[in-house]
Amino acid sequence: MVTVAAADPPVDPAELLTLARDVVARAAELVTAARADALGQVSTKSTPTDPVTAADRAAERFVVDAILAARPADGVLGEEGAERPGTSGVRWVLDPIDGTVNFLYGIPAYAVSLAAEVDGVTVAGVVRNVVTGEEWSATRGGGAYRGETRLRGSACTRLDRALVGTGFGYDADRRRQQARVLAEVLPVVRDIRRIGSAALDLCGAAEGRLDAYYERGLSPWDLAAGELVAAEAGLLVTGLRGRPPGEAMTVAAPPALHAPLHELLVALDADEAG
Ligand code: LIP
Repeated sequence: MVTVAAADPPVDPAELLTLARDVVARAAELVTAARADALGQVSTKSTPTDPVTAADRAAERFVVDAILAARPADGVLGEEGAERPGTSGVRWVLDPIDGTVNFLYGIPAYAVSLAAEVDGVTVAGVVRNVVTGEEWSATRGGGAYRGETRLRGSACTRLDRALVGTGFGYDADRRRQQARVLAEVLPVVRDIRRIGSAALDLCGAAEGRLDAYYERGLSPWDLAAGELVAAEAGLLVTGLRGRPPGEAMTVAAPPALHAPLHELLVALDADEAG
C-alpha cells in the first residue's frame, strides 16, 4: 500500500480513488435522471452564456454529502459553491458537470470530475462521461486508465500533424483574445477540436484521441482530475514560461509536441490578459 503520510491519518490514494469512482458513478446517474427537469431551471453566472442548472447544484450536493459521509474530516472545493476546509489534509476538488453547455444542448460530452488532493497535491482523480459511461482515472505514480486500459498519450511528434483541443471562456474580451491566438494556431496544426469540457479534453489527450490540448481560463475544478490523468499518461501538463498549469494557461501534450506548442503559445502571448 502506497500511503501519503502528509494526511492525518495517512491515506492510500487507491482507497481515495475507489471512493471517488463510486461517488462519481452515482453522481452521473443523478445528472442523467435530473436532466429533463434541469432544463427548466437554468440560471447564469459570469455572463449570460455561462449557465448553471439545478442538476449542477444537485450533483454537487450529492457528491459532497457522499464524500463527507465517508470521510467527515476532509475538505471540499466545488464549482457551484461547495467550500470547506478540512482537518485531514485531504481536499476534494469537484466539477459536478464539466461541459454544462453540452449538457443543456444534449451534446454527449459532459463529465463529472472529482479529484483528491493531499496537502495541495492531487493524488487521485476520476473523470466520467455522463452519457457514454467512459471513465478515466489515475493515482499519482499509479498510471492513467480508461476503464482497465492503460493510457500512454499520442505518438504524434509533429505539430503540423497534431489534432489539438482547445476551449474558450464566456467573456467576450477573453474570447477575442482566444480567437486571436486560434487564428495563428489553426494554420500550423492538423486541426482543432473544441469539445466543450476541459476534463474530457485532458482525458482525450491522455488517451491519444487528441494529440495535444491547450486552454486559457481553466478553474481548479476543470483541471484537477484531468491534469492527473494526462500527467500519469506521460504528457507534460504545464503553464507557459515555467509556470504551473492554471487559469493563465494549461498546455497538455507529449514531450515531442509540448515544446513546439509551448513555443508557439509563448510567441503569441497566449497567457496574457484579454
Ligand atoms: C467548461 C470547460 C471548458 C471551457 C468551457 C467551460 P463548464 O466548463 O470545461 O474547457 O472551454 O467554456 O468553461 O463551465 O462547462 O463547467
